[in-house]
Amino acid sequence: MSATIAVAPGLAAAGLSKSVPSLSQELVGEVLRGLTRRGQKTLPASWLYDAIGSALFEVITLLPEYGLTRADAGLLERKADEIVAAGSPGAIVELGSGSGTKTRFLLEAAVRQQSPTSLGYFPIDISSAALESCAKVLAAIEDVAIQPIEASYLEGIRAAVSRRRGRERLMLLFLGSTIGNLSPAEAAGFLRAIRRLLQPGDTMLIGADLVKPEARLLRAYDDPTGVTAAFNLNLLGRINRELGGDFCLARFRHEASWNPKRSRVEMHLRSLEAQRVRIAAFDLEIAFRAEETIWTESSYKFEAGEIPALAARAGWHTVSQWIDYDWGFAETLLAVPRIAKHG
Ligand code: AVJ
Repeated sequence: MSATIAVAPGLAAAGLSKSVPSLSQELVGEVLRGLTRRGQKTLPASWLYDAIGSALFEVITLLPEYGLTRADAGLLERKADEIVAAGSPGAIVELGSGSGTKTRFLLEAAVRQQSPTSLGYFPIDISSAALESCAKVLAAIEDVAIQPIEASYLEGIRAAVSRRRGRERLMLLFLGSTIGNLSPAEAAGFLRAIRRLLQPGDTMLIGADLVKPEARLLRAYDDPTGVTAAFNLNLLGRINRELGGDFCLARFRHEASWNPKRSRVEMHLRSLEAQRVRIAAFDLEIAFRAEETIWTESSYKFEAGEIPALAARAGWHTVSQWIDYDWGFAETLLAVPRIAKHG
């Protein structure tokens, strides 16, 4: 997420360096490296979110089997006043602009509690389409100055920090259990890097999906309607569309499994037969064995106490936590302490 990835060799030759903006060039480099790896093939989870994938994800959030987004939104709706009072932000910075539904509860609470000055809202996303739709949805809220930032998360936070007015506090939002896409080590590194960009008193609200019975998790990630399967298979469709691939989607099957040792749901695409796939942009043919998988996403699930523990390792102090026990979801409010104990 924060690491700079070298642009894959061969991309310039394929003419992609001109047509693809630099951030997605990083992503394209990850696609190439993931598919040509010896051993387990991978695709980056962030490749899931093109226009089709983002629309499919919105449908996933409506599925009865996928309670995550409803639990997150419900908690924010019920606790917005308490959360905002605990952080007293002058501006709100959101990592991943989302659909705006959840953010609205917090922005409205912040406006209610705000002194005469208007509230700043900085949604950060690498997708300009996502930023536009989020701005459109939230534009109706009065007294909020929306300033979209098209950038990676860390770059975006840096930009938001540079626009801080006086000594106002920032509240960062990292909702929807997006933190679950990172390994615990990556998450700790990410939280530490963020903390270093901020000032004492700044806060960060993290939404995290909690461990729940395996059957419930598997239904959430392999729903009977097949939306998650389509969401996963679209990774291959996107390679076909954007990189000149010739994947036959019917020759792959969506799979979700629970890895109890690592406490994560894993999504894979399993090759149903031995096959070779050409990707024109890479001038490359990729061989799949029958039953071989591409690992496409990890979705870590947490015990409620793990978020404060992870945050503490990254030098954050935990202010408060709000939990939905019906689905199993936690909102944790962190603050940058006056003196950080860990570098
Ligand atoms: C948006 C990363 C939180 O991991 O639950 C939904 C994405 N993947 N169904 C998640 C997702 C499969 C989602 N996050």
